[in-house]
Amino acid sequence: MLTSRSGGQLVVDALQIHGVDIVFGVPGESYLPVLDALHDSSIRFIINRQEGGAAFMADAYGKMTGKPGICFATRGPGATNASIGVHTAFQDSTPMILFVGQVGNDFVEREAFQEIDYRRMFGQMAKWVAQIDRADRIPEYIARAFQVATSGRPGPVVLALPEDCLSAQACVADTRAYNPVQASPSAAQIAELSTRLAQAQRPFVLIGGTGWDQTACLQLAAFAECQQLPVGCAFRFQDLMANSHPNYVGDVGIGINPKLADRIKNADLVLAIGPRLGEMTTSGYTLLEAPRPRQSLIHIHSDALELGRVYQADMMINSGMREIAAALSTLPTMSTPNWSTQLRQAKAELALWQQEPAIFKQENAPLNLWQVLQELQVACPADTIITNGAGNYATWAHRYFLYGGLRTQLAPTAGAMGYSVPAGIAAKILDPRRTVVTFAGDGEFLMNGQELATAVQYGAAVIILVFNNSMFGTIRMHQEREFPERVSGTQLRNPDFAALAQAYGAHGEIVERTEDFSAALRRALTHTREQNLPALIELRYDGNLITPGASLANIRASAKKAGK
Ligand SMILES: Cc1ncc(C[n+]2csc(CCOP(=O)(O)OP(=O)(O)O)c2C)c(N)n1
Ligand SMILES: [Mg+2]
Repeated sequence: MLTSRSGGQLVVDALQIHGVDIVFGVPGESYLPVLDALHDSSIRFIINRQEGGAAFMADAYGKMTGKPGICFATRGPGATNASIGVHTAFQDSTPMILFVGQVGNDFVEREAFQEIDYRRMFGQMAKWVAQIDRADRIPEYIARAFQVATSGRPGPVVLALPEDCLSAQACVADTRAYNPVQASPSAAQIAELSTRLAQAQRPFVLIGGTGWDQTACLQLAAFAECQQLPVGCAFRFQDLMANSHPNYVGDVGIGINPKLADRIKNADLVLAIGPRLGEMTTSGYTLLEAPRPRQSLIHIHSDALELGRVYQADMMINSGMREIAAALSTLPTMSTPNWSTQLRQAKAELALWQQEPAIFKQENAPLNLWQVLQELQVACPADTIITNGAGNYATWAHRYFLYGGLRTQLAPTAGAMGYSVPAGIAAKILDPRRTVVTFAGDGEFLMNGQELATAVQYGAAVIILVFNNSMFGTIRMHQEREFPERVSGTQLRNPDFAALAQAYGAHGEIVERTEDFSAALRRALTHTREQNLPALIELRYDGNLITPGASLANIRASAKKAGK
């Protein structure tokens, strides 16, 4: 006999059936029956301070686990705040479900208090947007939301919950737990791929996207090893292969090693496994020219609609990552001595690219950020998670840090500022045993720095490095390139970040000289381990040190020379 349950209870029961252990959100009076049902459930509700932080935490959860990250937000203002995380999850192909409150059906379409039509609002940035108008259909909608968020190319789903539906009672059966669906490559496709690969003189493997698990990553690495193939990781999917692996040759993103870019341009076969081949990964569609690349291209993606969208590849294979990795790992060895020589060269080019840049000596800089990265690498365990948002400071991690393998990087391919801090906190809440280091710019940190309160509340002992150059550096860099010496809208007057951290109850200190970093990092590591509280180190440095390769002064001078 089915018992009667409220809409709120049905929502929470469905979440439990689908294996949800943590949800993130900011409460609203629009979904009180859900909050009430959470009261008696085993689900942890992490209370955030801004829905942008909550949605980013849900995205980070999705990236860490491969399961949908769950976020709750109230009507209009809550939903608009959370939308940055939905857009990020969409571009990053992260499984996520955002539940939003909605005005009751008795008031709908009157532009009632905080009313928005979510189907129109989220239409372009979610895989599916729906409103559940009947309590007895809650289990069905939620099961479909999990299915959609995780099948094919993962992504975000938005479900609106009208107030009257949450307070209504219904007698309805629960669904079964969701079961994600992925395509598999056919035997004929694997045979053709194999033939094409065997004929290649200069093959290159580019991996990216989501849907990977530990086994798939190990199988991919075994395939690369067996065939002696160079492997590059697409923009911000740099953790799909341990960066110390002999076949890893670099990140294919913003600020790519020019030698690596040349290698990809000159390859005769690019085997792209999982990436969308987006603007950042292809250096603005130049590494591979759109729509017909000069190289032969085999594009493998979990979404059939992504294949042929930009690139008319020579072979397009619709497959999940587990499925393709398993198939590739069984191929016989076809490596030639030529391939292994190329791999050794690519690896040597990466090593050169990662050496200390000359800029710190040239500029006589008191704080050497390359040295900071070396100290970090030595002090942190191999499974350390590095998070970042948008900004030039992220280059230091992408170029110089050796990511330890799957799920050691949380970073938005969508380039959203404000991601770093919530992502770091979510990672630490999920896996408190692991060291988590957040890279944040001075601009970027303040977009979601309020989540430090969340970190302190839940004992999320993340280490935050604030790269303080007193500017929106990325924009200033572009500005000097296009409009030299006309600084506009990019300077920042900042708070004392260390004091700010202390005000939240975190450890905070400022480092301005290379020789002080090591001890500061040790204090931060000890503090986080012993106190279970976050620590922040503000790295104060001269804004002229804008990239490892060029100072702002250099960029300005070249722009002026070019007649800008
Ligand atoms: C939410 C959001 N707003 C604006 C931008 C545009 N943007 C990209 S990088 C950047 C500056 C980042 O400054 P900071 O965090 O200080 O890092 P820096 O570049 O100085 O190292 C801005 C404004 C963005 N990517 N995301
Ligand atoms: Mg800055």
